[in-house]
This record gives sequence, C-alpha cells and structure tokens, in this order.
Amino acid sequence: MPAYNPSETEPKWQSHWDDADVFTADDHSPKPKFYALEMFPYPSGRIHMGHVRNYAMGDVVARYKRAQGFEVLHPMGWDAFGMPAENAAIETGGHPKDWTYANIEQMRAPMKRLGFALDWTREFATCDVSYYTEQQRIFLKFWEKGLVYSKTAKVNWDPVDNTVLANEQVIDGKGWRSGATVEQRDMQQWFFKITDYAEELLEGLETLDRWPEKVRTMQSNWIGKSEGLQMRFEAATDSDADIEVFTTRPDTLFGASFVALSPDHPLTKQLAETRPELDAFRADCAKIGTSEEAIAQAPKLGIDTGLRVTHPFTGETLPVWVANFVLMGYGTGAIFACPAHDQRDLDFARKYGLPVLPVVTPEGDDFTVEDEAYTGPGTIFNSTAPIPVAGRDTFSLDGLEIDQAKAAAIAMIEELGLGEGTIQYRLRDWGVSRQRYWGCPIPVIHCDSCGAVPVPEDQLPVELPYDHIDLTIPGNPLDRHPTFKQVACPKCGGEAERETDTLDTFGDSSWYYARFAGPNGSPFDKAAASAWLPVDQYVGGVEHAVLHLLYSRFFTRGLRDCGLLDLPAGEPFAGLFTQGMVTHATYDIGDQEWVVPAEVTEKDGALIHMPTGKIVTKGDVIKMSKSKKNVVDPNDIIETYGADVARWFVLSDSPPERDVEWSEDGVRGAWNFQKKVWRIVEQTDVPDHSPTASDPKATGDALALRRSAHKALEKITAGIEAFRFNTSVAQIYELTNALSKYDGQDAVRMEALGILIRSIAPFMPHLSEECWSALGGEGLVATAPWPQLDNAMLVEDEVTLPIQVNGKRRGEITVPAGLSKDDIEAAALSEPNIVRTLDGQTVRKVIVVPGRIVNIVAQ
Ligand code: ANZ
Ligand code: ZN
Repeated sequence: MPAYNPSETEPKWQSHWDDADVFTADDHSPKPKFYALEMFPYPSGRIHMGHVRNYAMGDVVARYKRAQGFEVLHPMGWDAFGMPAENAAIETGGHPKDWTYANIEQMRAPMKRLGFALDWTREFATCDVSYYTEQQRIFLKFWEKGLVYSKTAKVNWDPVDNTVLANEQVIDGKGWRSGATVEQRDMQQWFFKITDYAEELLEGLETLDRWPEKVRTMQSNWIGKSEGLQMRFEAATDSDADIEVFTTRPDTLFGASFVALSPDHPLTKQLAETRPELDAFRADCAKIGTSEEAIAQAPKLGIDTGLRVTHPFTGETLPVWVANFVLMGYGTGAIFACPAHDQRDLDFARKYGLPVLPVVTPEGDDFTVEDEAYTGPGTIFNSTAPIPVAGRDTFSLDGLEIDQAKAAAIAMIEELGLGEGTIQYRLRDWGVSRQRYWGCPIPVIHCDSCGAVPVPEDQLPVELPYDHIDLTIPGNPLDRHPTFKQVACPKCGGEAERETDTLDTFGDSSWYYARFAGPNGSPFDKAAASAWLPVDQYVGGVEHAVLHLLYSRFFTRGLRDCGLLDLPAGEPFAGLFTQGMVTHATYDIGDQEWVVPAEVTEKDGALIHMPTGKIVTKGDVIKMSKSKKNVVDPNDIIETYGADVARWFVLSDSPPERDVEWSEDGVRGAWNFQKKVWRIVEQTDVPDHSPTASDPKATGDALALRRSAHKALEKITAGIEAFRFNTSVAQIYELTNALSKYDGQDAVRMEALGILIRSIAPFMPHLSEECWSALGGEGLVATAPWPQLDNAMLVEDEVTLPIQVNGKRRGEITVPAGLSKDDIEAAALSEPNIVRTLDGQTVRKVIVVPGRIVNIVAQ
C-alpha cells in the first residue's frame, strides 16, 4: 500500500461526502434533531487557528451526534457587516461590499479544505439583501410590539470624522482614527427595549445548566438586579430642593455625609443656567466618554451646589454636590454618599474634605476607615437617631446585621412617606443606531408632519445603494447619497427623508441561528426555526459572554412575543461551550521588535534569529496576533500536513476550555500519529472479515485486545459527551498502542480497528474514511453508526485480593470477578501460604471485602 498522502485522500473524501450529500440536514427527518453551531466568522479574509479550533470542536460534536442517530443541523455563514470593511475601503479605495464578498470566497476554500461536516446549502452572509430584508421585517414587528423606540441620547461624536463612535473607539477622550477630542452630543437614536425582559433574562439563566457558570455569572452581573430603596431627601430650607436618590445600601443611611447629583441631572442643568462655574463643570464632565468604564476611571471631580437637604433620621443638614461619577442613566441620577462604605464616595470625600463616618463594623465597635472603603459583611453601629423619628423616641439600627438593617431602614423610610423599596436593573436599553454605511438600513422614514413612519412591509427591502459610496470623505455616505434619502412619506405622501443610520451589527448575529433553520434563500420560517431550535450545542469565544449571547437571548424572546417563533423556553442556546485560544510563543530581537517564531533556532544554548543572526529573547506565550508576529497560518499547515493533522493538533493537547499552545513538535506528533494508524492498517491482512467483525469466543491476547478496545470506546464516548476531547484523544492513543502490539490477523483485530477508525472519525475524518475503505468497510464512516459498546468487555474478569492473617499480609489469591463471598473465603483458606501460616490455629472469623481484601482472625 502506498504511504498515506493527505493531499490526495482528503479532497477525495470531501467529494465523496459532497456526492452523497451527507451533511445536508433534512427538515423532515423522523430522527431526533441535533443542532450544532459555532459562532459564525467575520469575513476578514483569512481564517486563523482560533477558527480552526472553534470549528473543529463543533465538528466533533456534529459528527459524533450523527453517528449516534441524530439528524444533525450544522450550518455555516458569515457575519458580514461592520467597520473593518469600511476601513479597508478607506485604505484601498475599494468598495466594502466587494471587499466582503471577495473575502468570503477566500475563506470558504480553506474551511471546505478542513473537511468540516457542514451543511453548506444553508450558507448566507448577513449582508445579503435577502438576509437583511428579513431583519428589517423583524425590526418592524418589534416596533409594532413596542420593542423599538427612539429617543435623544448622548453619543460620542467625532467632530472631524463627523460620526458617532462606539465607546470602544474613544481612546483617552479622542477619536481612535481622527485623534480629535470627542464631544458628547445629544442625538436621536433607535433603541431595542431589552429592559422589558430584564427579569426574564435573569430567570432564564437558572435553566441554562449546560452553560459555563462564569458566563451565567457575567450575564447576571450585567443585568445587575439590585433591590434597593428610592427615597427623597427633603429640602433644608425653602430655597433648597427635594432630591430623590436610589440606594442599595439603606443600612448605611446614618453614615451619609453628602448627597450628589449627576452632571446631567435636571436640577444640575437648571442651576447651571444661572451659574457659570457649574456650566463650565458640566462641560468638563462631557469630555469624558459616556461609558461606565470611562467614568469609573476618570478622576473624581465635583462641585458644591450650595443647596442643603435634611437627613430623615438625624435631622442634620447634608450638602448637595454635583459629582462626575454619578450617572444620569441609572437609578434617579442622584445618590446619597456614605464614604466609609463605598470607594467612589470615599475617594471623593477625601479629595474634598467631607466627613467619613463608618456605620458597619466587621469586628468590635472600634472601626475606622482610611483609604479603603469597607464593603464587607458586619454589624451596624454609630446608627442611633438623636431625635424622635416617626413619633418614636428611639430609632436605631445598631447591632443589626446588614440585611436586617436594610429592611428596617426601608420600613422606616416608607413609614415616613419618603420613599419605597424598589428593584433596579443595571441593564439599559440597547442603542442600535450606527451612523455607518456598511450595515442593515433602519427601515424608517422621517416626515415633518407625521414624524417617524415605519417603511410599509411591501416597500421592503430598504436596499443599501452600491453607487456613490466614497468612504474617504468623513461622515456617512448614505447622508450625502443623491437619491437614497429622498422619499415620499408613506402616510401623507409629502416630501420626507429616509433614516440613514444603520443597525448595530450585533443585531445581525442576534437571530442568524434561527435563519439557518430554513433552506438557504427562503425567508425566515417560523415552523422550520421552531423545529430546529434551540441550538443544542453552541461553541464560541468567551468574549461574547455578554453582548452577543445576551442580545440573542433577547431576540428569541422578542421573536416569540411577535409570533415569529414557537419557543416556549425562550432560550436560543441550550448548551454552550466557550473554547480556549490558540497561543504561540513570541520572540523579540530587542525593543519589542518581534520576529517570526519559525525563523528562530537554538544554537549553543542561545536563541538566534536565522535571517539576521541576531540573538533573540523568548517572550510570553500569547494569543496569535499579527503585531507580535506569532501567527501560524492554517493554510500553511493544511498545505504541509493536511487537514486532519491540523484538527487533531488543536483538539488533542489541552482541555478544550484552556488555551492550547502551538508547537512544531505538537504538529509533528499529530503527523506521526496519523502515520502510525495508517501503518497498522497497512499491516492488516484479514480478507474474510470487515471492520464490523467480532469474535465472542476470543481468549488470551485476543480477549485482552477486545477488552482494551471496548474500554477505550467507553472512555472516548464519555470524553466527547463531556466536552473533554483531550481525554478521548488519550484513549485513542492507548487503543492504537494496543493494536500496534497485536499480531493476530483475525476478526478481533478487525473489531478493534473498526472501533478505532470510527471513533477517530470526529477528529480525523479523512484518515478514518481512507482506513475504513482500505479494510473493506461498507459505505462511508460519515454515515456509519457509532461503534456498539460490548458491556461484557468492561468488567474485569479476574481480581487479585490480598489475604491478611491477624492483620499481617500473608498471601494473595486471584479469583474470577464476581465470585461469591463464600467461594472467596474457601479459596483464601486453601491458599498454600495461608494454610502454612494457619498451621494448628483455629480460624475464628473470616471477613471478605469483595474486590478489596480478605481478613482472617485466628488463634
Ligand atoms: C448609598 C450607598 C452607601 C451606596 C454605600 C453604596 C454603598 P449597584 O449595587 O451597582 O446597583 N448609585 C446609585 N445611583 C447611581 C448613579 N446614577 N450613578 C452612580 N452611582 C449610583 O449600585 C447602587 C449604588 O450605587 C447605590 O447605593 C448608590 O450608592 C450608587 F455604603 O447608596 B449607594
Ligand atoms: Zn407624512
């Protein structure tokens, strides 16, 4: 037989799979369904090792489930709208659409070459008109259902590029591209009402028991439910004002040392009208980004308004400040500050010399706070009212635990008629307007007399124009397009203007998994989507823990409530796995000048950069990235070693959730393993048996091999089921070793090989097919059932038990497993060493612990 040659065999089997249409999912199959999905790629132009690992993992599941008898849907598409296409257009002078579709062509080839078991008939790109037409329809349905609204909101405005920037694109207060100081502008924006589902999204997390705990925690923190108190601090005098605050720590009320307003609070704005210093302060605050992180990181800034309010329990007056760390979008946009127990408040109080009074103590009552606020558990102290409260002579929280004190404080504020216990969510509505060309046009028309009017369904799609798109001019090309904007109002027929904003591309990926359920090109189909959903196994990066995975959970609920989906549980992804990254060593020749790892060699204990002869130092092992020059191109690996080796390597070396470090040795190991399997097949010559053979009467070495094969099969299967592919791989190695030591040319050899070959298939599908056909296996492994486990082969047939006489080990017996206690006892008592030891003594008691030990008490 010729040497194994992946560059020949791999394309050959891929076309066999295509010809037999193996991976096209049948919507009408009577089999149970299984939907396997990996987060679809952005068509950047190149696939990277991270993609290979991600899709290889999904492929293991898809192929395994098919072998287990499921009808598997395993589709692939492209998350194709977004900024990089616009940037490329700016750099190269091309068109985002051409760039995107050319990239898709370029990436599809290596993905096909990797032999993934994908249903390519359902492929689409989110920038296909047919896809975004559906998205516009969903937008209109959401609108009808009250899940879409517009309001004026603050945005980061780049005055040079004339565009809104995402928070991530504002770096140190400057536009990432223009370098211009970013301004805060109020602009009309479209929002999805995700907050309507805050509670449901939170509760749903409880049902997602096949999601990583950390992702659920991250979502739960993001939704950020907090039970608290909304209360009013009353004006101290007539010239002051009442102030509503929201707090989650009413237990710390006695430690309040000031009240603080957001710079954007209506009262602040009102005061600023007559107070230039406040107006200037507001302008300063506006220079910090709008994101919570930006505000949290900015130095604490404040200004005393001169207003005073009264503390409800102590009757003392508290000053009212404006503070830049108070956000307008959360709670009431005003707080009471307790510096001893909140770090932001403490930093602020220290800066402006405001009092710090601890009211929670973790130890005794001697407790002071220096530079670090105490936020842990403890007992309340310093919290007795000096005056009667609500007609009661004494009101005190002293001695209570935090939770008790919260309840007591809330009850008292309610009794005083100053407020109520409330529930707040950190989650905000999802702002989806982007002043960008390369996205899904928002289907809205603005009319001076009718306001914002939805585009009637029969006028969809609102298609992106291809011509007159020059992205080198700042601003949104749709805004200056000669015809896109001008349109008649659908309501009154008057002159109106199209919305020129496009949808956040996270919208595109919020429902693509449902779109895959229908055949490609057909519109979104309620019945088809409902039949395939939820996705049974989703695989992707943990970086999407919040945004994409939360938006998708919102969308399925929205689709359900608009009658577009039957999905009672509402959850789109029943199982989620977040895989680790592919990392690689980095090397630099000084001053962070990175060199390609493959150009580094070791000479006399030193690392040398071969092309320059310079000494290099090894840096960290990190995620592959162009700037660090530690990228390995999957195309090169496929070219040199083939797809199976690339797949095997990324699956074999580490647990799937951990990072895997790329190494030449590792890849060569995978290559050698492939050769080893092929060699065993080459050395097999059993013409009268197929790889589904078996010999139930096998004994000796043959029986031992049968045992090894079935034990390995059991563990390989368990490893795949539990997403521990590396343990499956280890078992595959064991079985391969057992087989390479076996010289019998018989049915048992074929049985063990059949098990090996079929259980390799999810990992190295091409090698598997080639071996199967070489051994005369029937049909394709890709459509073959998973090997049948023979449970009888899992039981150990013999066990060796130590025998103790009066606590000392005196001998051992080997008996058939499952032998009765009486028989074990008889065997132990007749063992020659024991007979000698017992000579003349009387046996008082024999204790048999089956499978472990025999204890004899004698006198
Ligand atoms: C008094 C207090 C005392 C607070 C204390 C904390 C500790 P979470 O838990 O994240 O919901 N807060 C309320 N509204 C705010 C706003 N618009 N901008 C900035 N901070 C705001 O946070 C709730 C806590 O954050 C609230 O409880 C409030 O400060 C602050 F020892 O009230 B707290
Ligand atoms: Zn009109």
